[in-house]
Amino acid sequence: MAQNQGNTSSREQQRAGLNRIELGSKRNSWGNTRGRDTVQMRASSKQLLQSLKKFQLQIGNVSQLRIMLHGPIGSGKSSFFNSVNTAIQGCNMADALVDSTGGKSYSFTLEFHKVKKDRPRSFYPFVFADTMGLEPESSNGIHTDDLNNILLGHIKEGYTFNPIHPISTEDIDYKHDPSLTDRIHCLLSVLPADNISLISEEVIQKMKTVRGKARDLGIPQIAIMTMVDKACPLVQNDLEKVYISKRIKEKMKVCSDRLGVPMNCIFPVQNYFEQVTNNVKMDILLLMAIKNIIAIANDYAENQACAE
Ligand SMILES: Nc1nc2c(ncn2[C@@H]2O[C@H](COP(=O)(O)OP(=O)(O)O)[C@@H](O)[C@H]2O)c(=O)[nH]1
Ligand SMILES: [Mg+2]
Repeated sequence: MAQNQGNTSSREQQRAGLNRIELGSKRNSWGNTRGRDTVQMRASSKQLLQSLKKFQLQIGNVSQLRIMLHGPIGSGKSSFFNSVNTAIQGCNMADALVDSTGGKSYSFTLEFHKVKKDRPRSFYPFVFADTMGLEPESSNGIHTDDLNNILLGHIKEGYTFNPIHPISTEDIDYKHDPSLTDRIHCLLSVLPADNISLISEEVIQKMKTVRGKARDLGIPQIAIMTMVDKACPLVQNDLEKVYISKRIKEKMKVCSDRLGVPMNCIFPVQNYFEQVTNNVKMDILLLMAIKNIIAIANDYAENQACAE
């Protein structure tokens, strides 16, 4: 049964032009572009983009794959969404999602952000919930029970969270009987490469609680390691060094050890933060990450649809 589902799923992905890049082959994928000239890199980036454009979701009544970002304040969650948007649109899409002060925000409303396609009123079939950052003090940041409720699809879009009390089952925005459409199909844990070691154990524990819940529900998980430019001068100078930098490998190891995520499920990226024009190396890393995220989210939703 599981075997069958797996075959069906990979056939569907091939049909959709979304042949999955094996997570373990990230180095090779990048390696293919190493030493190539910019023209060839642009071709690789275009190819990644084409496969995303061709991807069509064909799972029952699921019209969008829902991806949830979680992680400490200032780890680059909003920037990651904006950067993926920039890589896909081919021009800078910095918008209100980034809090440039990096400061604390005290209210958070559940919203699923769409990515525009090239035609008017047309969107990619995936959306991102950019959750408020986790804080060490239990009275600040989004409550882990609420993160669990988002995973399960219990919270309606537009609900404003209370950092002290998680949503009550009596609330009008509490959905009692969520379907596969309402659920999260991939959990993204976002950690900053430059100060992973400084993140408090309390925040890491909160992240692990949510990851544990996702694991119990079978929801796939990926970690995004941002700020690789800040963590390694070599990489800051040339992003192509990201997979050969010892410093980055060390940071990925810390990320893997602290969060309990396998190394091959960690995607290092540099987000757009000051660049005005697109950078092909940044785009390739971002597009590779999103292509894999979509593939595993799609796989999960398909398997769930078969099982229900
Ligand atoms: N150098 C660098 N700065 C980044 C990167 N990603 C995000 N930033 C900056 O880090 C700050 C916090 O990012 P933000 O996306 O608001 O974090 P959030 O709180 O997790 O949503 C912002 O000033 C961003 O411009 C990155 O990859 N490299
Ligand atoms: Mg943010």
